[in-house]
Amino acid sequence: MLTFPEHGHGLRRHKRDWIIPPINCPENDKGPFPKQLAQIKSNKDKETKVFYSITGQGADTIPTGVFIIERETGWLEVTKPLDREEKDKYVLYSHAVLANGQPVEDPMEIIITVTDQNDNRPVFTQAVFHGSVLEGAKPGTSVLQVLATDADDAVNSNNGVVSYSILSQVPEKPKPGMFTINSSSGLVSVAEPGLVAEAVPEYTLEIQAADSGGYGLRATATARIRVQADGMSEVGKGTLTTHVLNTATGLPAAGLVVRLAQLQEPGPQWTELAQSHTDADGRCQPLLAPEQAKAGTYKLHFETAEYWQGLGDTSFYPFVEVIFIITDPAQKLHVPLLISPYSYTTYRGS
Ligand SMILES: [Ca+2]
Ligand SMILES: [Ca+2]
Repeated sequence: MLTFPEHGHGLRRHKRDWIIPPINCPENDKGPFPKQLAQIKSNKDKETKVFYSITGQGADTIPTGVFIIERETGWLEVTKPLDREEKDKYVLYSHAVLANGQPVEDPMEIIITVTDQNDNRPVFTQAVFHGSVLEGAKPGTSVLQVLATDADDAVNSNNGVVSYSILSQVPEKPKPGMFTINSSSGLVSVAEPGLVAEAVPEYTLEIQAADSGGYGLRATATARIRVQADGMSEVGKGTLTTHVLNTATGLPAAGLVVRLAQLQEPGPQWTELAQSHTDADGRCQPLLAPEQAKAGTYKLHFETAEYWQGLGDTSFYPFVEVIFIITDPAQKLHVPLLISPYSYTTYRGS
């Protein structure tokens, strides 16, 4: 029951002097309607017949007719289910008048607060979030941030408070849990060392947003994270490459030592620039970085005897040297070598 405040000693008291508690009305009420919320009462009804009416939002102004008051009993009623996400508060004024329309009280402010139900699930702002990270990034490095919104009340309830988590990581290499997410901010960051672009160029994470502290309504989104090769791998796009093929077996020659030298002008003097060895595919890392290449005469020295000895064979050639000229340093150059114990071939590849 809400009673119109008494006026003390004939003095008019301003309505702000009175604290009228708000009336709470849950959203999505199933009725039946009209449903009683509170009874408004004027103590003047002891002396005379009093009639009640309401004005304000939800009564006689838009949205009209949401609230009504029983003219004689003062019962304030709601006529239909409310939607907090549409309107969360109504401010009404109740009036008490005599049969002739003359007011017997000052209008009394009534606030109706619509209380929340968890009737909205989180919604990600994007279906797919994209981010990138440099390979070798340290744990704690930020990668991307996801965002989900929830229309429900996040102030007076946790119905609208979203918590984030990572549900899965594809691929699970070098292990699961390479990334972590801040449950409240949605910031994804590196959790474990071991990001290598060549091994895993892209990760796909399934990310969940759940309200009510992570246990309520859920939604999922995808995060794609590109792992960028760092500066060292840029050198991988070098200008001079080679590979060695064993023509006796038709297989790549692995573990063969390769040395690159450049002829110094003037005079026949070789300066060694790089040393490497072939991998399982018979290839080795580029021997000249793009910025390293200059026009000139170069020599590739292949330690073939060592290679054949490793296979239990002997070679007619203790080593093989291929001498060639680079005229355009910007152009990619591939110098393969085909070997058998008794022959070798080279050609200009690209
Ligand atoms: Ca919600
Ligand atoms: Ca709600």
